[in-house]
Parts: sequence; structure tokens; C-alpha cells
Amino acid sequence: MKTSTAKWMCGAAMLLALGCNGSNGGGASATGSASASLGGSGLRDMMEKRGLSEADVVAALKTYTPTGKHDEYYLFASGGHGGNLIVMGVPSMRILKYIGVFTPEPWQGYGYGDQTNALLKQGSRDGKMLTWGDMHHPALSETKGDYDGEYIFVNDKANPRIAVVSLKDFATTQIVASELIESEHGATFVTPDTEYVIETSQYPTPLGGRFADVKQFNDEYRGAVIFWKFDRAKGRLVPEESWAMELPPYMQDLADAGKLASDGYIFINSINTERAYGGNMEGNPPLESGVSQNDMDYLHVIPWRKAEAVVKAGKTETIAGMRVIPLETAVAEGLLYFVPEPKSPHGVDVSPDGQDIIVGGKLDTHATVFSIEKIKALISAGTVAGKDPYGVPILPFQEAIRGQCEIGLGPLHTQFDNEGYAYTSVFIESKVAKWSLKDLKLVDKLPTHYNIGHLAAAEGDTVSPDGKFLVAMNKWAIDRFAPVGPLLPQNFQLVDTTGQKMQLLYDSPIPLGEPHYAQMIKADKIKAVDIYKPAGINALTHQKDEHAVEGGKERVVRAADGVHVYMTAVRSHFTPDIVRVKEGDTVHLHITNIEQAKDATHGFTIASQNIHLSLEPGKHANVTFVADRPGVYPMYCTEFCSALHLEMAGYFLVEPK
Ligand code: K7E
Ligand code: CUA
Repeated sequence: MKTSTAKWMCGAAMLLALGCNGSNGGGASATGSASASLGGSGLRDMMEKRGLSEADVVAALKTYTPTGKHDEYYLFASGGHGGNLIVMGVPSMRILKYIGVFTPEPWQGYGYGDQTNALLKQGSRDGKMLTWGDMHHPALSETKGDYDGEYIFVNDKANPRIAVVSLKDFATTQIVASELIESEHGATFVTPDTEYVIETSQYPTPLGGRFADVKQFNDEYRGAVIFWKFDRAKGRLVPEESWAMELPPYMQDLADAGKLASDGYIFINSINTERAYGGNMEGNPPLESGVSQNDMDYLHVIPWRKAEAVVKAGKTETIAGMRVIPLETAVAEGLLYFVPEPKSPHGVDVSPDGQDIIVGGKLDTHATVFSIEKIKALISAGTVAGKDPYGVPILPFQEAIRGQCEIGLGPLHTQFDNEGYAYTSVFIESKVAKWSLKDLKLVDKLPTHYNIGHLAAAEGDTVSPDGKFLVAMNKWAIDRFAPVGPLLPQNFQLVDTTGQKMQLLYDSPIPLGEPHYAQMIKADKIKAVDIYKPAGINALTHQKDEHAVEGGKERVVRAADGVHVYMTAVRSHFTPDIVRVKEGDTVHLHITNIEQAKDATHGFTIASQNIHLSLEPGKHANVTFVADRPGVYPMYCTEFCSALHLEMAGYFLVEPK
């Protein structure tokens, strides 16, 4: 695409100016020396040779991050079916880390040693070990409605679970699973002070894992929303202090917590108020058509502080170890209200001031803006338009909304900036729509490539969004990148939102399972440690491990439960570097990296044992296994840690019986 000559000249003049500034002030930077050697005409030549427009070069200037410079924001994106969390820098879109969460991650030794094996095991359901997850929505911990940079929570839609990731060291520290529900989606979302992490079921089932035939759907199947209590001081979700509320068997979908004006409420939308359950070989319409008959579904409004008081008063039933407010009690105590929402809704997002609740209907052309003031007024006046079959009061739609913004076909999710604009992904049109919250007028639309799902704005879910950047999370890439066979990457597109018109800046392929949602936090809010201090820290507890080993105190101890090997790692050797055990011995390796230098990480493996540890400076790891096959197994360090890294090796000898 060529711009007009006049415009191009104008742009070139601007770039010339930029080039001069670059060379004057650039010093050692790559841009500085390039413009110095090439001069102005060199830049223009290069643009022509590479077929770059003025907009392309401006986009490059806005994203290019020279060596040694850090990004202004972190983007935490779900790794989808990869079951891990992707950490990226914005605006460079450089990938910084994949954090193992629901899926073993060999580099981090995640799932290949005692601590992380136990952690993955915590996430078992019905005693069944799970080694993958379908991660959708990361939620950063919040203080007074602002991201505080301490923790991030993630969900697994497929095997309902929530994980806690500590941003001290970007590592998973806990996984919890409740067998109350069998699938989820409205997770994770946090209340403004991270009192609770919210997990809402998606596909209704009999609660607690019972069997009931699907024909008993209306009577036996239910949804539920779980409020996982978070203990910030301990950095842990506390199942014993968590509770849930039973919901009618609609397919509850996304959720968001109220803030400021709507503090104390949560909002969950739903599809399938038709209560269809499929059966296309049993004489029923296929699920997708059964689910889409009604023009309206129900936005669920839950005053959670009031619900918390009802739990404290003991008005709960215990199902699968979870205290549950029965649906009847929820209705009787005024803990659940419905507001009709059009049509096959998907995203529900609360505005920064907490006044508006914005719903995107997948089969609609509007973003619908509900008003918390109006909803509260209707509730306190007792104004209802009817009741659902379970007795839940339904508030009148027209009286509950502030209005609707016509934005295009298939609105999904909404984010916010610092100037009163909302940005909604428009799936069927593959666009981002920018619209004004004040007058509900469409301002701009930007094509994305392709099939945008969520979008994430800088500090976009907080009470004070930053504006500046938006990342469109597109499900398809089609022709954007070099072909890699039929399974193509996803495409994250970085968008500049500072102008009235949005500008597309950068395409970043994501070579993982489909990421759904992400949150973007100001980089200076993250206070990550760079070493574990003092040496011997267990990364799960951030405390000194009971088996931590000090330099000079390495030893091998035979005990009733097997052979304990207390080992240290330091450039460039393990001590001991020969380990002798007998066939059939249970071996407990306790290894401490006793180094305290930044980035001095060692890895540890023993051939053919499916063992791999990552030993960051100061970290302690334990691994237990049975030496069941006699032989000679080299063990070595897997990180190229020094010039003599290849020599950081030894022998693990298993003597035959
Ligand atoms: Cu729209 Cu799971 Cu949030 Cu995917 S969900 S896009
Ligand atoms: Cu230690 Cu390589």
C-alpha cells in the first residue's frame, strides 16, 4: 500500500528530522549509528527498498526497543491449552517467559522434582493427575482496584481449577480444585482488594460430581459460582474459608467484579436460558441452535458482601467439601438478581468508575451499557419484570440500561483507556471498535488479523487505566506469517490508542495453544527477586527448605526411607559428583545452588530417569525416585553456566543387587 507522494515527502521530512536527532543523541545505540552512516537519503532508500510506508516506520519507532532497554509494560497472557502463562514486554512484544502452571515445563524443572510434582498433584481432580489445562483468564491481584503486581491468578476451563502465581519469582505456588463443578469459564476475576478470586461454572452438571441423566437437566443440573478466599499474607487461596452459591442451570459465562460505584457486587452473564442440552441423535436440535432461541439471556447480579454475611450466618449446605448457598436461600436472601441481556452474550466488563457494566452479545450489534445506579434503584424499589423458573427476580431491561452503542456484528470483550473510551472486540467483523462511554458514540474501528477474541489495554481492568496500548488477541493468523503447516500460530496485534484513530503497530505470533485473555501492568509495579536469598530457598514456600544444603556440608545418608544425597551446585561442579546406590534403593536428592550471583542458574539431570531440575541462584530442589535398573547414568548440568559447563557432570552408579 503506497501513500501519496506529497504525504510521503512530508513523512520523509519527519523521518529525516528523527534520523538527525538519533545520530546526535544516539551514542552507542543501533539506531543512532545507522542514521549517522546512512544519512537522510539512506533512510528513504531503505524505506523504498523494504516497501515500508511512513506508517510502518512510525510503528517501528514506537515499538523498537534497543538492546538493554526494558519495556514499559508486562503483558501476562494465558497460554491456552498450553496450560502455561506467557509473559511479554510491551511495546516490544518480546516474549520473556512461559510460566509452567497446569502443564509440566521442563526448562523450569516444573513437574520434574518433588516440590513441583506435589504442586501439580494438588491440582488433581478425583485423584486423577492432570498434566494439561485450558487456561483462559489471568487476573492480577488488586489493591483498591489497581493492579499491585504481587500475584496473578489463572483458571483452567477444562478441569475446573485455579492457580496462584507469585510475581516475586514468576512461579506457580498453588493449584486448587473444587469437585463442586465439572467445568468453568467465568474465572479468574478478583474483587477490588483481592479478598476473593472468582470461579464460575460454565456447563451445568449435578453439583458435587453426582450422576443424573441429562434428561433431568432442569431439576438436577446446576451452575455455581465459587468465591475462593485469598490470604494475601500467606499468598494462598484458603479452601476452608471459601464458599459458593448455587445457580440455575444456564451456561454461566464471563464474570467481572464491581468496583467503586459497584463495589460489593459481581456480575456474571449467561447463555442458554433455554436450558437446551443437545441430543442431535436423540431427536433434539443440536446444542448450538437450542441455545440460541431466546433474544435475551440473563446477566446475574450478586451482592457478594451480603452473600458473605449469609455464609457466616451458616445458611449453607456442604457439597464436595465446599459451603454452598442453596439457590432457594440465595433468592430468599436477595443475593441473586437477573437482568435480561441481548443476545448470546459473552463478555461482561465493568467500567473504571464502576458505574457501567458493559455486555457484548455475540449475535448482536451493540455493546449494552447497564447502570449499577439503575440496577440498585430497581432492587431497592422491588421493581421486577418477572421471575425465572427457579424464582430468581428479573429486573426490567429498559430501566436497567443507560443505553447501547451500535458497534458492529459480534461484540465480545471490552477494555478501557484513561480518556473515557471503551474498546470492544468485534468478532464477526474482526475489528476493534473504539467508542465513547460518555455519549455511547462509535469513534473509530480498526481491522485485526484475524478473528479477535479478547483485547487487553494497559492497566485496562483497573480503576485507573493508562491508555497508550492495546493488544488484540486474534485467534487466526491465516496469511500473516510464514507458513508452518496447517496448525498456525495465534496473532497478538499491538495497537497504539493515543490518537483519535487507532494505529496498528506490530504483529506477534504466539506459538502455543490458544491464548484467550491477558492483562497488562506497568512494569515498575513488578518487584521480582533476582536471586533466592539466603541460599537454600524452596521456591514454593519462599522459605528455607528443611533439606537445604550448605557448602562443605554435602553428605550421603542411608536412612530407613532410602538414600539421602545432600548435594550442592556451584560453577562448575556438583558435590558429590559420584553417587553410589544399590538397585532398588529409593533415592532422595537434595540439591542447593549455593551461588548468589544474578543469572547463575544450573540445571540438573540424570540420564533416563525423567528428572530435570532448574536451580536458580539460591534455589533448593528435592527429587525422589527409585533406582530400579542397575547401570551407570551420567548426570550433568543442563544450563551453559560457565566455560567449564560441559565438565559440570558426574556419575550416578546403580550397583546390581
Ligand atoms: Cu472470549 Cu474464554 Cu474470555 Cu476466549 S473467552 S476469547
Ligand atoms: Cu552448571 Cu552448567
